[in-house]
Amino acid sequence: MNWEDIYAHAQEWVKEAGNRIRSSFDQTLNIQTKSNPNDLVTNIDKEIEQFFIKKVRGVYPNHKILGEEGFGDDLKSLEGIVWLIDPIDGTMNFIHQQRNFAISLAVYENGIGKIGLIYDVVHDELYHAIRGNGAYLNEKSIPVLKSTTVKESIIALNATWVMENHRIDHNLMIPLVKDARGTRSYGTAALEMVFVATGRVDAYLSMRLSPWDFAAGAVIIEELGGVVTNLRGEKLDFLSQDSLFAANSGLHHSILKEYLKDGKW
Ligand code: 2AM
Ligand code: CA
Ligand code: CA
Ligand code: CA
Repeated sequence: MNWEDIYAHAQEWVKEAGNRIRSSFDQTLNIQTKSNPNDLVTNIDKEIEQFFIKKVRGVYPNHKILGEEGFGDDLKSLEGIVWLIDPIDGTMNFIHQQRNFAISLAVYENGIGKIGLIYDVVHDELYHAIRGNGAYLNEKSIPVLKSTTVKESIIALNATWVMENHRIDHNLMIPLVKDARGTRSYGTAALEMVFVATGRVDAYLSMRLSPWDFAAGAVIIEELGGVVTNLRGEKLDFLSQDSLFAANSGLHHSILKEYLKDGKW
């Protein structure tokens, strides 16, 4: 398998998809709801996913595709080469703000992340990594992550998880929010993961995401020595929904031990 070839194609297609999204800004969006009234999808999410599927199938007919909007394959396993695609991560931001969203695209082989791309379309910033080769923001190499303590850290999380909710005991989250230097919430898992990768935030926690939300970010963060698991500190399997906990390695270790009871909650 020529991974450099796949990497080059992926970058070219992501840039072209970005151009398509930019030119959609002066069109009227067709907005629909999915699982609940705040879970949104637009015609552009669907068109961009279909654009990627056409490109991948045209050049790599044997590869499989897992896409958020369901135009890809119905996968039961991650055997072989699988493209995990989120055409627009942060759809609510895309609709309301026309910023703070990204394209997230990853290529995995037998469940192992090989390539991760996250494209911040509005800023024309492509975060990319191919396993074993470090991670880049456009042409610039991203430095490896330094460990931080909770007291000097900015933690990205959604306010929902600090209120009473049915996924986690909010009494676990309140002390973390109190002890951290600050918290942030951006509404786009993919960008929140590249913010961890670039040290703009030190950790990102979410209670429920899907493989296309975190597959690319995991490759990028791990290339920089960061740690990506679920909130119990367990490995992700990239085929199932799970919680997510990404951070520099020192911070990951101390939050898991001191706030998340080593996963025993
Ligand atoms: P999306 O925009 O691609 O749907 C918002 O906090 C973040 O959570 C986004 O990255 C969003 O991805 C993701 N997310 C995952 N499941 C979601 C859901 N059911 N509704 C809204 N956002 C969801
Ligand atoms: Ca969505
Ligand atoms: Ca998403
Ligand atoms: Ca999406």
